[in-house]
Amino acid sequence: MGSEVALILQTANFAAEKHKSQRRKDVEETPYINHPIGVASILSQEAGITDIVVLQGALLHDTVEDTNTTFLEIEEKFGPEVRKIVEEVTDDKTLPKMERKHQQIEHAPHCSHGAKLVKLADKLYNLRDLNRCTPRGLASKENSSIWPQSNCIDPAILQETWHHSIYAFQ
Ligand SMILES: [Mn+2]
Repeated sequence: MGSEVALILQTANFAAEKHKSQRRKDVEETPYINHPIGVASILSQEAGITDIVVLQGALLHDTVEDTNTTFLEIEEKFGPEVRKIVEEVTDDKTLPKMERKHQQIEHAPHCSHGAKLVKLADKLYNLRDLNRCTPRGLASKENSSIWPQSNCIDPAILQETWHHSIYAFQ
């Protein structure tokens, strides 16, 4: 077995252990780990990314933001390049949500190529998820004006936007 395969498995296992008690916000309460694996899979299968550091970054992209993982831990286990990508895609959770979103937009153009790829696949995964099912807490009547229906984004437009974006980044 190639050492890269072993490294990917080690990384996926690390992420699975870290996210083990978390669920996605959908009504089915999908295990959280489905998300980082899905993001890495989008990059590998749909964008043809073979750079192992980027794929590891995708698998680990939410570990620091959403679990007790530290950047130092990522660096010690997977090296400084993987740490850098995770650092670039991690929001400062001490800031209010709107401020965090604003910072994401401000920082995006200055991110490394690998971090941009992870961010893009992350957003695509979340948009597809929103199409698949409405998140818990958004299904109530008062929220129906914000999300009139769960499948409000045309999958064809989503796919086209993805292709344009990934083409622009490569
Ligand atoms: Mn994510």
